[in-house]
Amino acid sequence: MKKLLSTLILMVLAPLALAAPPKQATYEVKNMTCGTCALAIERALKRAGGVSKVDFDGKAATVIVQFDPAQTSTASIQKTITEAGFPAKLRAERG
Ligand SMILES: [Cu+2]
Repeated sequence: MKKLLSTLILMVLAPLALAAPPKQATYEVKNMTCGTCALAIERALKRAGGVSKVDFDGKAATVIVQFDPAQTSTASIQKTITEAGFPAKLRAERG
């Protein structure tokens, strides 16, 4: 009974321990000309998964992506943005 209880506790706590803190990556993105472009990028990233937040800086032509490193990677995010029609280059990584 005691063993069962500790197993249950482990089952509940393990995913919490595995969830890595979010990381942030900034990409230089080409072809981003209007709000619809930003929306297309955001949609593509959310569909690909592992991305919690997407911010845009139209002036600097950058996209700032917050993601779970356990679910996706900077390379994978770069590929998703590029394949959505906006060639992306990783500029900075944090977290
Ligand atoms: Cu556009």
